[in-house]
Amino acid sequence: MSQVTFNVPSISCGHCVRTIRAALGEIAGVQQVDVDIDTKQVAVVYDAAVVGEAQMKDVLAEADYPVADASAAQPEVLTLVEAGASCGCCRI
Ligand SMILES: [Cu+2]
Repeated sequence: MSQVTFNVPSISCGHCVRTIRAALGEIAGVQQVDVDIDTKQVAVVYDAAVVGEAQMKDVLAEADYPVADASAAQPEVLTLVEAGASCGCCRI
């Protein structure tokens, strides 16, 4: 089993957690999904023979939770927070 952690700055409420869990949980090969609202990180345990990181990133992007590049994440997160931006389910 392999494990990967994604930075997803747009996580902002329990609804986001459920959406992400459901989206990733539908992928074959994904064993476990842990979403941390405080750190805005998604930890996935998966079978690398069945699914890859690129596919999980695609699914997150389609669900409106794009994965941030670790090196570029900080300035972008600050800007989003300052602008009052939020996730799709909180934007209603
Ligand atoms: Cu939300």
